[in-house]
Amino acid sequence: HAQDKPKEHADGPAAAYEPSMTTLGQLQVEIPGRKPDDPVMTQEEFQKATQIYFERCAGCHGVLRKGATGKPLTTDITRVNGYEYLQSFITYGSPAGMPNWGTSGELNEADVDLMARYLLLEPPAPPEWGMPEMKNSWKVVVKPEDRPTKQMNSLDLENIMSVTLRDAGQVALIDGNTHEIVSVIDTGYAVHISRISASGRYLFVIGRDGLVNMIDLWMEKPDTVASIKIGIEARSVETSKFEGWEDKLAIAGAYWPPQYVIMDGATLEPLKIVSTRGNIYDEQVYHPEPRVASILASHYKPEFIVNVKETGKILFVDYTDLKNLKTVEIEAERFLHDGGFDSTHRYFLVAANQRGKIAVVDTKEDKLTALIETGGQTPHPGRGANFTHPVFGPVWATSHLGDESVALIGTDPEGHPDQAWKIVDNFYALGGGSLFIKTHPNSQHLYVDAALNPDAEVSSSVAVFDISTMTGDTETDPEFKTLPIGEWAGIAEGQPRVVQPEFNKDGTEVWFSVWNAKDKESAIVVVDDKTLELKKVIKDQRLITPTGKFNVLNTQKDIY
Ligand code: DHE
Repeated sequence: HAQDKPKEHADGPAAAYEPSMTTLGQLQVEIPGRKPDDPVMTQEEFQKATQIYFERCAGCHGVLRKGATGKPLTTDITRVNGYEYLQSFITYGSPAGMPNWGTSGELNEADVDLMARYLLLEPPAPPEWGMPEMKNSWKVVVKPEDRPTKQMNSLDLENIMSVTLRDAGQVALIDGNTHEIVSVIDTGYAVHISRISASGRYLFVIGRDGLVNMIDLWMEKPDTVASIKIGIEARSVETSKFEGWEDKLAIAGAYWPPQYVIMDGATLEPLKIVSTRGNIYDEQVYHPEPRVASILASHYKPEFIVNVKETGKILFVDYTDLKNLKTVEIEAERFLHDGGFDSTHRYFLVAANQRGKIAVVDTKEDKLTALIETGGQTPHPGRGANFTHPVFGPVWATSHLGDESVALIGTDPEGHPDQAWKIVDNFYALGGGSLFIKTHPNSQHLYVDAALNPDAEVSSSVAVFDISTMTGDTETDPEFKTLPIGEWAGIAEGQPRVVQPEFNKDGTEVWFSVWNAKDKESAIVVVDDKTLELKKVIKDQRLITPTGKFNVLNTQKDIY
């Protein structure tokens, strides 16, 4: 019986694993090892638990379990809370964003038991990943000189959607005009994002396992031309976009080891690896795992904007001289996560999600512009949504993971100085557990998902606001329509979540992923933005666990 498991402590042979002490100068340090009351775990179980932790937990709680989006799970805490607490938390989740791994069926009872026991043990130290490892993993599949010199297919490349097929370890390229799958390409596991080179030719994707694929859209059938593994766990990739530097460089950020790497933009040859380990911006205390979260390419300077989660620093990395690397390090806020530009592309807004704040930096002056409390719990904008509010002028919007609120921030210091970098309105959408919000310059609608809401009906629907009817009366919430996207998909089995609205290139259609379990049917639902009616349900056996979708033109030009 699972509940009895914690009592199954090691005895007898445990003595052999007793923690030993050694003296390092004056310092007493404990060599990591087994503690006398550690739960018993075979090497096989430990291996399996480490794999599950890596795939499901490390993203929020950190490889070293020091916490970020999720709570810290170091043994000083887990051992006080105890096995039963962990087991129930993993099973049922929490409204603050911890998924219900047990009741959702994603982990079975034995796995939940295994993970609860695993968390009582010290985390294993993961290996480093430096230049030798990167070079070893680096492959140029088609050399630049052997690639096409013009577009060899008749696709409308600007309207291609790169769709993550999460659990299949693939991306699907879907034609935005015909809604047909053009090709399915093997990538790393659970590709997190897709980015497009400044010219619009190359597509870069990065797997959770740190594998970057560079895909040439000019090939008759677009495919990988180079790949490299830049770390053990990663989330972000980007390419240089400043004038004169188009397609020249690429950058990828790793969660583990905490570092970023700048690569050649034609071959992915790794050129420069920079560790982000260092001190937390305010406490000035060393952190061993400051992970690289979002990365964007500046339009104002030859710089990458690199967001370092745990130390709360935003780095402007000047990529013109890698041998004499210049970096402006901005003190922002801890737990930086995701963000995007304002409509002018001069300001970058990023969520310090566990601190309930948005940090704004000026990419022209390389300075912190503002730190704004959103009033909601755990802002989670994706790249956010820019639109012109009828009363407040240009705003950027975020939704929240921890509650149902949407916050609008004024982004026009010239035209609307009173509203600039303030929350101008805050209103309710469908429910907590929102991951992404989206609009388009050609649309009058603001779409807000609630993908992680515990209620299946809410998590499979989307809220739509009509921007033109927003009155600016902060006392009354604007009304919204609820689109039953999951229902429209007509999927009989499972509990699919509806995630990440993404527009086609003209801003006339908005696409949603209906993300079901790996062994169940999923779909992409296309909605007509004008009428808010269903336009198309894309279903295909190859569409396994679709999550993020990235329109080539919108991603290339940072339109959102
Ligand atoms: Fe994401 C963006 C990290 C969970 C789908 N996610 C990002 C970014 C980061 C990040 C740092 C910004 C990248 C950039 O702009 O350069 N995501 C993390 C996590 O650490 C977290 C919380 C936990 C984890 O274990 O990974 C996490 N993310 C998820 C999911 O569960 C999602 C829904 C599905 C999945 O693949 O795991 C998911 N994240 C996405 C998507 C984007 C994203 C689709 C890009 C949105 C956009 O429109 O830009």
